[in-house]
Amino acid sequence: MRQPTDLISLDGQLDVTLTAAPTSVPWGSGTRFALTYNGTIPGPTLRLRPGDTLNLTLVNGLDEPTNLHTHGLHVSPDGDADNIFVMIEPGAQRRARYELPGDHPSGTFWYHPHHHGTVARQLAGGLAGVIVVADGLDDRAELAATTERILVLSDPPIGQNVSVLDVSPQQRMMGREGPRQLVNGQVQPSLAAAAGSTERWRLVNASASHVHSLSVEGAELYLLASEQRRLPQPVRTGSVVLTPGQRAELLVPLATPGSVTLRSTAVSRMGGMGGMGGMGGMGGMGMGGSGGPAPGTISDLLTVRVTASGTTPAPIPVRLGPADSATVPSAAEVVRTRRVILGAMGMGPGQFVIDGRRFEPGRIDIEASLNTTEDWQLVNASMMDHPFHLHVWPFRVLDRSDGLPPDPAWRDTVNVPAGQTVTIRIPFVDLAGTTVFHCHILDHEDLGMMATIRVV
Ligand SMILES: [Cu+2]
Repeated sequence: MRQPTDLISLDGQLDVTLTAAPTSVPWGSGTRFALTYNGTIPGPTLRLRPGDTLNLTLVNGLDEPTNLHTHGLHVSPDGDADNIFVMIEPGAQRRARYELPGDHPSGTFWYHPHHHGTVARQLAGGLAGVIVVADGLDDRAELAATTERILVLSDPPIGQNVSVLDVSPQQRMMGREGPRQLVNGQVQPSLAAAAGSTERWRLVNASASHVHSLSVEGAELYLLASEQRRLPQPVRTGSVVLTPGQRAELLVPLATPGSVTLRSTAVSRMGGMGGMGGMGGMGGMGMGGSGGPAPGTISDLLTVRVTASGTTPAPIPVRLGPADSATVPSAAEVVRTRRVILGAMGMGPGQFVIDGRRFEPGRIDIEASLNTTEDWQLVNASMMDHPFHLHVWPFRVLDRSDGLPPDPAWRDTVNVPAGQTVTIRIPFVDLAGTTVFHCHILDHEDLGMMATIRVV
């Protein structure tokens, strides 16, 4: 399994140049057409510490406009920072400056294009890379002793020229999917590791629309972190569902020699997130027209050949930090509760809306006050699931109408199943500015399922 190049901050600064360009990347014994940052899939991994400054120059070598979003980073959305309203023309470049607060959460974040109208196309083409923010806990012996790897999941269209990125209106409506589930651009790569070692995988679902239910055959699986901040302690689990945009950090202790497989089951996006393992619901309806596999299809993503060694596995850390439930604002601190309605009834044109309106960049849809907390009831009034993503300000899931328990993690992306309501609590702290929230089925975002928020 290939690993992307690491670009590591020094003395609080990381200066990088990313060039987005059409590229021939390795495929089997030949090559395929892709869009890349700096020539590779995924692009380089940007490694930062809380309090660091990232100076990033994006060069547009594409033949269409693009820009960049640092998904999940708690940084300013304005000016020359994480500003997704800017447009970089072909041949042009833009320098951005991202200042991470000194208490920025550790975690796995990522960067990708966010130019409204072509996000799904550019991401499916291959434009994505990982941002790691590591803090003092990552230096602790139990975590420092693990073998860390980046796993970017994607399902690009496979072909020899740019026309492979063209999709049908049906694929846009359903959310485009590709024929194969890849890790770091490779089909079922493998790696070797010694029994007694522990793998630490930073996973990013960088597909435009595909939803994974991930499990491990041949070893135990622990969830260490979701999108935002580590869990107070690693939690043993059978499977982890990742919608587009979501991340997970997994610990996999390799106890005995043999074979360990990371496996993905395709999840229905027609109300199919409920039930064990993320399946069930209306899975039988399939995702006809998306171009991807039918729900329930199993793909082996990665094989680990575990070799013999005399080492005993290091223990899984029992506690990584204080229980952070105390940091969730109480109901008494909530100044406002809003309903945000995703989509509308029916399958016709116009369903890709929020509160009945398509995205309009010049319009402010929601205004909130800095240093206040709001509850949002995310209502999915449509026939398809919509993973909701809010830029800049992480939130907690409080309540779900589908009966799944609210999860104990801070998130920036949460699935709102078809016909269901998910209630989240958002502290609008630290940073003012104007940005967006949207569906992370990126064709839906491109078709208008995005709205603006200004925090003043
Ligand atoms: Cu959607």
